[in-house]
Amino acid sequence: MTLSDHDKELIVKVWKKISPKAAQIGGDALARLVVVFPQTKIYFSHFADLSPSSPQIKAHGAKVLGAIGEAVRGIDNVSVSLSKLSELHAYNLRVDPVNFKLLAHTLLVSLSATLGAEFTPEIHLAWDKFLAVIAAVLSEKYR
Ligand code: HEG
Repeated sequence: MTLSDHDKELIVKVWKKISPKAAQIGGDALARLVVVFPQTKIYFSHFADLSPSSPQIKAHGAKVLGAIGEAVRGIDNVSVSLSKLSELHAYNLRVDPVNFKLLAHTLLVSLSATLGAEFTPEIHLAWDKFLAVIAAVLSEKYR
């Protein structure tokens, strides 16, 4: 998956717009993940509460968006930007890579809910590609 210069421009532009709300968007995406795809709850079974209002879910979603911000800042080499996180997910957390697609889906829904009509098909495409790049990077050390 290769991001065009135009994709990168759209990703950076949207990130600038949403970054003040990043924690909230991440919390929403993670809440949706565990509700819509309950099989993902297994990774967060050490959280006391997995409901959409759970402080742990919100805090974890905020962390995920923090990492996405890192990826935006290092958009020309996402593999380097997320290298440590890739090791963590592969060697320590061992998250089945199918789950990255599920989270990408809920993140797109949360972005859409935040941006409304500004979430154009073109921006949707750029972010879908970007999240696929992030998923590939986070899974690249599995085997
Ligand atoms: Mg992962 C920890 C980012 C997908 C399950 N994830 C983390 C952390 C970050 C992060 C920044 C904290 C790392 C640290 O504490 O040093 N995660 C991240 C991104 C994405 C992703 C950017 C994909 C876009 N994670 C993901 C998915 C699952 C998952 C799909 C499982 C369904 N992550 C997971 C778990 C932890 C992290 C279980 C540890 C949580 C904890 O114990 O606090």
